[in-house]
Amino acid sequence: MKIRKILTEPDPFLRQVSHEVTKVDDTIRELMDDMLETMYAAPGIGLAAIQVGVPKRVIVIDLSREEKKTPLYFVNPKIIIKSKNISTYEEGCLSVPGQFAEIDRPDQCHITYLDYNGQKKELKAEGLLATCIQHEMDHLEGILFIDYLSKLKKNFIVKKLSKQKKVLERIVV
Ligand code: GNR
Ligand code: NI
Repeated sequence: MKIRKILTEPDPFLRQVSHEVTKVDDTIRELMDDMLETMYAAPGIGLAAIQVGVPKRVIVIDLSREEKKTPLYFVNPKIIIKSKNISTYEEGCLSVPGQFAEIDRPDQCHITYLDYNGQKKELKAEGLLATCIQHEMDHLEGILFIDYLSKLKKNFIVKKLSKQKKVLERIVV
């Protein structure tokens, strides 16, 4: 397992629509292992493959805060039902470092997906898990949480991140 580099906004790669996985093979499992390690190291509670530069419909999530890790793996996730009820969470994103905003989303979602072994599964999620799944599934469509903010707020954040990147580039070079 190795830690991969997380892409950050603004990066056109993050705006790609990810492709369906045709088979959950060892290459996909290796990707999921690396994504999990990358997510734990960050640290974060979820990660989509596109965030490490791989445009495949693969997500890992772990909401457990204690010692005992409970990783969840989702390949080709599809939302079948979203609740009408909305809940608001303060969201952050490893691809939008240091920025947080309250985002409204359906508070429950029912999804189907393939697990680590390629088995078809169903899950009814609520609360933070439902929010996290929807945040990660947005990544698969090239959507970031800042896209839900006003143009003014979004532009402000993107400009700030561009400047930070330029400073970092100068230090690296
Ligand atoms: O670590 C993360 N925390 C988080 C908090 C609220 C809603 C969504 C998230 S996901 C984020 C990690 C990430 O960027 N996943 O794509
Ligand atoms: Ni994110």
